[in-house]
Amino acid sequence: MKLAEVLGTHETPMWSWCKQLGVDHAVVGLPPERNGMKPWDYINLLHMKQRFENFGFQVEVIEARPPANKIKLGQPGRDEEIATVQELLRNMGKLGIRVWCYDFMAEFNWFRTSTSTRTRGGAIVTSYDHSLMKAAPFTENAPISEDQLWTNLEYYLKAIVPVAEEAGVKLALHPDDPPISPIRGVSRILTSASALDRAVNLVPSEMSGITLCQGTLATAGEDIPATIRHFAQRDKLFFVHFRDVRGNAEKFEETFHDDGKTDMLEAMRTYASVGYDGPSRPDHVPTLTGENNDNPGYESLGRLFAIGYIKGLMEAAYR
Ligand SMILES: [Mn+2]
Repeated sequence: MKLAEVLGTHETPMWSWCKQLGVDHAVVGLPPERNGMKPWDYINLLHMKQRFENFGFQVEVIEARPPANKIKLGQPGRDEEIATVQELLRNMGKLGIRVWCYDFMAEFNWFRTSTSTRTRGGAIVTSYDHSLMKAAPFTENAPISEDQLWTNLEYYLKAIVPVAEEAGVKLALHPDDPPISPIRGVSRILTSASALDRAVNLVPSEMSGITLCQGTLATAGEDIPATIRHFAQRDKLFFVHFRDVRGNAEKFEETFHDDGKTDMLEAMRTYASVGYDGPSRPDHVPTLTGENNDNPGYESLGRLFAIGYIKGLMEAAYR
């Protein structure tokens, strides 16, 4: 397993802290538009990759998506959005960035009903309570059915899988978070391991696989070691989000990595036993005292704890 961390596209203190903690692999976003160069432009991506390499990082994954809501909704303009994704994949291939983490959540991305839930020692985590969303107004384009989303996902994959094959870039589909449907009239389809199976088999390819977000799949009630084995045995495991939760899809909260419902050592032993050697990152972490929680799940101190904890598990499982 390659321990990686998600880092800003330009140098931040976290870049140094990761190198100091022995993290040499980076998961990155898309660079901002600059001098008329779009975020998916070859030169813009090249400059970003060079920034990381000159700092000592190997760029493993791009985990950011160009606009794709029309693709998800099947609206006019989706082919233009698809062309942008195709350009990104081609440029990633030319630059040797081999994994693209993408999602198929329409209208809004991961979602919580609270970003101020107290956990161990007063640290702050995000949480979700589906009962609080029953009265929430529909989004602009809702209602959106599950059938529509499956049809639109297939259309999308038919257009991008051949490009990913040509470019040599792995498509790592992230499950929907929370894994429950619908929210605000918007259906969610990727809410279980079997749904991810169905998705990667819509357009069968060596390049079509998943991001195994442990937190989301644990929320969905999946057995994590069994899920790791299932996707690894089919060569569909391209990227790991290593985190944990307490609760279920109706009501859950995030936790410190050592404080959730999953046996994390057993999970790590399973990655080792299936020979997983791809990238993994801590994913969401609690906000600790002294941090301002501007970026719930992605403040700094909790990440430093997570990295140390994960390194310990890796040493125990992989040695
Ligand atoms: Mn995740």
